[in-house]
Amino acid sequence: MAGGIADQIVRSVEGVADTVTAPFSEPVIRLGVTGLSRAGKTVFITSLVANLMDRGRMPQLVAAANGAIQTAYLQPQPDDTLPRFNYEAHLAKLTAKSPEWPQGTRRISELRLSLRVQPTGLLSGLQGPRTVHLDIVDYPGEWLLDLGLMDKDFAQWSANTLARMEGRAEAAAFLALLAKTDTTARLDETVAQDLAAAFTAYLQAARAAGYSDCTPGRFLLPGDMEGSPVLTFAPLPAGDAPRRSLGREFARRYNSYKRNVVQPFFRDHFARIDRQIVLVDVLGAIHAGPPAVEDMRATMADILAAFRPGRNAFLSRIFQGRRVEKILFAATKADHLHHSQHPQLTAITQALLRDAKDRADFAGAETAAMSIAALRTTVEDQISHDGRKLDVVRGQLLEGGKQAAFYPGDLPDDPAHLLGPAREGAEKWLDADYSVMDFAPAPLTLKPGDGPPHIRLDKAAQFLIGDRL
Ligand SMILES: Nc1nc2c(ncn2[C@@H]2O[C@H](COP(=O)(O)OP(=O)(O)OP(=O)(O)O)[C@@H](O)[C@H]2O)c(=O)[nH]1
Ligand SMILES: [Mg+2]
Repeated sequence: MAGGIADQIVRSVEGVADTVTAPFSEPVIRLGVTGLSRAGKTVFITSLVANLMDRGRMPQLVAAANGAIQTAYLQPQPDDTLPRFNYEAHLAKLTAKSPEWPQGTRRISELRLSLRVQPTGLLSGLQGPRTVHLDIVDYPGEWLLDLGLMDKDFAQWSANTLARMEGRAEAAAFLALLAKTDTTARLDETVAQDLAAAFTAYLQAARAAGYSDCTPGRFLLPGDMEGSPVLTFAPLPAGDAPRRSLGREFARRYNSYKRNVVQPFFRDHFARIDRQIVLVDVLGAIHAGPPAVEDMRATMADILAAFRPGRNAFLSRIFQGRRVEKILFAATKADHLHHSQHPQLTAITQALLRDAKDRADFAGAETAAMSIAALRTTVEDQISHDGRKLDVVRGQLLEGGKQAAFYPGDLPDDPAHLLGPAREGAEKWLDADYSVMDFAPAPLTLKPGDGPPHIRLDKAAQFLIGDRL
């Protein structure tokens, strides 16, 4: 059949054309989203995805504004064994008739959004649309703190940890139990569990008290590893550890934690990230006072150590010369502030991270700081107060549901006015008071084509992925 042959030729020509114009394999961007607990990771991912699917509110994302992105749709993710980010459920909650914030998440998850992009500019006539996959990985920032364990053995980690516990009231119960325990005695699983439980209770209390050195991170966020031997150990004083003793077994479990918990996370997830956003609840820390700000600064410095592979033999090995190309530090919940105060918030965020940035250059990664709100819950207003005009925001309070106008306090133009006292150990802000309010997500009536309202989500997206679209 002549038609059959002609058909085949056409098809194979098409096939050739396809491989010539389309890249060898479809490009993938792996975007890591992290931050400490309650920083706003879940809301950020939900709103980002919704706003990439309906791009009416994304004018600062160039590929959205110029129409290069034709469609965006969810696809099965590439990693079969990672939990899927529950986008539909989170979006449904945020956009319900009476909207609610999502629940806290305790583990890593992933979502693939695929974008159909028509190249613009010089090549636009030559190339057909291509598909860019955006793999978004949500993981707790606390896990990055475990990197510090990789170059320590059990004896070193124990010595460091016990030294820090000295004189901390939160550690009293654990230290008392430890003093009564013969670590050279044959392992008794009940004794092991009691020690681990007391140590975990200490970590929880220490974190609640504002200490950031709360490793091993998975003790606080165990997920489905709760109760497993890999999380049933505690630091022990130096000494003999005969075979089958508690001491020997704890050292073994510590190594197992490094090998089976820390290493796989860094190797399988962290080392594959191309772009990273680190969400920071700066306003929450300012509200909590100088010790919280100082603790946040120290914790962020520790977290950011993970982005300097050159400094760490383990990381260098798993990164093998790859690197995270861009890192965005975003102060979240900026809808608590009138936009006239956003520059101050951004400056404080920048200053908060300067320390960590100065110590290394993030191996050449491009970095930026921004103030964003993934989901805007307020509108701006101006009121007269004691004869002066105040820039406020209005929203619905989470508790009680009343509408309220809100002014969080004067953020200084010079971040040193906040970070200085924090670093010097001040207990309270001297001449100012900062408050936060918990706003409920506002009920939405979205125009077709519009995603949920936000502040600078488009600018964040442009920084993170704009160059690849
Ligand atoms: N006003 C406002 N509040 C926000 C925004 N994003 C997050 N929040 C608040 O911050 C809380 C935590 O947000 P999540 O997105 O759940 O934070 P998370 O980082 O995923 O938290 P965990 O899963 O517990 O680690 C929410 O319940 C809201 O109260 C925002 O854009 N605007
Ligand atoms: Mg979450």
